[in-house]
Formats: sequence, structure tokens, C-alpha cells
Amino acid sequence: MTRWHDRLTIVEGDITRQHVDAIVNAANEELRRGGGVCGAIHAAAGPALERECRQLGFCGTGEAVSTRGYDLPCKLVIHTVGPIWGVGAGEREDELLASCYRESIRLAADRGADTIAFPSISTGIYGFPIERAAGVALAAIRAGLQDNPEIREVRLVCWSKGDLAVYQAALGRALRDEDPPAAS
Ligand code: AR6
Repeated sequence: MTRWHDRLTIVEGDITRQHVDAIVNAANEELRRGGGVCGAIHAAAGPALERECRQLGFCGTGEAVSTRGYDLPCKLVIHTVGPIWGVGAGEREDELLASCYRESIRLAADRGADTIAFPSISTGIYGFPIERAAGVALAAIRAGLQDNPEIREVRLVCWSKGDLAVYQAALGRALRDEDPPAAS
């Protein structure tokens, strides 16, 4: 039986270069071309992406919408809006961030995309502390993979070695919590 983490990879890299069916954009509610990973995705996709985003017009925090990938190597871009850290009391941000990952995985499955790459949502301009975000992201990805067995791979694409180490450590903790070592 495959375990959920056999369908998860964590890499350092640029999300715009990933050869997967769908990449996820850390968007804003107005779906405007922003900075960070959003700016990089728009630059690589070309101006047609901005036109389609303008037609869609809005995506609520914690929700996800999809567009075509245009000049990107992927077929689809899933735009999800992470929470801005400090607007709620912490727990509300956790719930909204988890919803971003689960809704994006569900939408990918609905659109027939079975490989999907995520950046570290909300941990740049939106200021979500990355250690906390990594734990929330992994728990949500685990649930998303369990709910959507047709998804073959979720790839977490980290922009720096430091971010990669944070996500790898969070995965180590998640797996230890699932399967604690036997008491001696
Ligand atoms: N590939 C992978 N990850 C990247 C890349 C890349 N090419 N470029 C940056 N990152 P951010 P947010 C990482 O700020 O916090 C935008 O203006 C980055 O190091 O892009 O959700 C939107 O339009 C960080 O770890 O997204 C919104 O207004 C992660 O991607 C707002 O920023 C997310 O950082 C969203 O803020």
C-alpha cells in the first residue's frame, strides 16, 4: 500500500520551471499581478494569464480558481489566496492556509491534473511564519492526498535552501507523530 508521503516530494527550485500538470500561484483576492512568486508566474506565462485573471476577477482567501498555463510548461495554474498573517488570531490563519492546500488539490483533481506543484503559500509578502506554515501545509496536503487518490504527486517547491530545510524538518516531525518509535 502506498503511503501518503510516497506521493509528496519537497524540492528547492523555481515553480515556473516545474514540469507538472498544474502549478499553484500564491495570489491576492483581486487576482492582480503582484510581486513574489505571483510576479514570476505572470512573467513566465505571458500577458494572456493576466487577461484571464481579470475576467475571473476575484478569489476569496482560502479558496482556489484555475486558469490555463499559457507559456508555462504546465497546463493549468491554480490561483489560491493565502491568509495575511496578523489579521486573525493565528488559528483562523491556520484554517485558511490549510483550506488553500486542500481546495487547490481538489480543484486539480476536478480538472484532471494529477501532478501539482505548490510554493510556500503566505510565507513571503503575507508574512506567515514559515515553521508554523510548514506544519499546516503538510497536514493539509496529507488530507488532500487521502481525499483525492487520483493525484499522483504533490511537489512542494522551496525558493531557498533554508525554506527546504524547514519543510523537510516539518515532514520528519509529521511522520514521527504518526508512527512514534516503540518504547524500549
Ligand atoms: N518559485 C518558488 N517559490 C518562490 C518563487 C519562485 N519563482 N518566487 C518566490 N517564491 P510570496 P505570499 C517564494 O510573497 O506570501 C504577491 O504579490 C517566496 O520566497 O510570493 O502568499 C501576491 O500577488 C515565498 O517563500 O506569496 C499577493 O499579493 C513564497 O514563494 C502576495 O504577494 C511565497 O511568497 C501573496 O503573498
